[in-house]
Amino acid sequence: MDKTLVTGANGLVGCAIRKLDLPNFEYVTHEDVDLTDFEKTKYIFETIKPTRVIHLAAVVGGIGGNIMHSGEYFRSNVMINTNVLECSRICGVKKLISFMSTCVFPDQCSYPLNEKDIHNGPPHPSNFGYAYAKRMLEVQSSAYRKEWNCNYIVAIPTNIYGPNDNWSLEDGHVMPSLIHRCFIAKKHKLDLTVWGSGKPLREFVFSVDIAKLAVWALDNYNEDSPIIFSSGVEISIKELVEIVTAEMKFKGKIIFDSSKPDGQFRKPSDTTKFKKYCPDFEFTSIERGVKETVNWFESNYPNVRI
Ligand code: GFB
Repeated sequence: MDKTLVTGANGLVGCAIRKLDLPNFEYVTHEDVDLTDFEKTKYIFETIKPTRVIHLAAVVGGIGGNIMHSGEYFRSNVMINTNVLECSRICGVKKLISFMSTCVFPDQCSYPLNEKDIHNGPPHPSNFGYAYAKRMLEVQSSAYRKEWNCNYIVAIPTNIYGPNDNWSLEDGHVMPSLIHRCFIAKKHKLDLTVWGSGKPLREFVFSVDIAKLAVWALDNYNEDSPIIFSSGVEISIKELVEIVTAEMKFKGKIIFDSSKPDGQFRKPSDTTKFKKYCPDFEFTSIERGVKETVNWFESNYPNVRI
């Protein structure tokens, strides 16, 4: 029977995979092992002896974190990915899935973003370090497939959100930062300040959906080329603010702070390949996902990751 190792198991998707309660899955977190260290990574692989790997571990952040820490995000992610893929290879892992993000796509690109376009130009400047590090996952997986016949596949999810996120106000992604900001504004009867103009568009996807799709891909997807996981539904940041404030019953004033970055205006993804493979997959609606995420945050605050 296969043994599946999940890296980054305390993160957003890692926690969602744990909840699926699948047999013969083992989980490692950054507290168990420093994956930037090759020898420590190798030790974990030699001890656990996985036959399959879901590689989720990464140093990530929202637009603020990416702008502030582009060097750190590049360095750590290149080291983590290089070590995990190399240790998988030398320890005989049969199948590995890793994750990029739609921010890997070129800033100047025809829409919708298609899997074949990831290397056709530089990424948006706000994601420079992280996006190039993530692109190398696809390069390494493909090179390993060519030389050593490794069945390593790569998925490209859109903006993931859900319970167990990082709720940092400065470094987090928009969904957790916004929920946290709204919570504070409501509690202290303050205005709610939202970064940017509210006009950029994003495709949000619930972590539980990505957890299910990670397992599906591990079982069923074997192409060298990546696969985008997306509902194809775009909403503006302003619409997201309306959904979050309605769910949190925030009645105060909302201010859009244009001194903060908007980032890429939109990154709509091509769902053709995904729909060919999974025509019947039902994504969680944004209203339902936000409800579950807000409930989780309010029940766990202040013991949340920041
Ligand atoms: O989640 P976020 O940082 O991801 O969203 P990106 C940024 C958008 O949300 C911008 C607006 O248009 C921001 O102006 N926004 C509004 C906020 N309020 C906030 C807030 O409180 N925090 C944040 N962070 N944004 C990330 C990449 O880009 O996408 C990562 O930087 C990763 O590398 C991730 O790929 C999926 O979609 O802009």
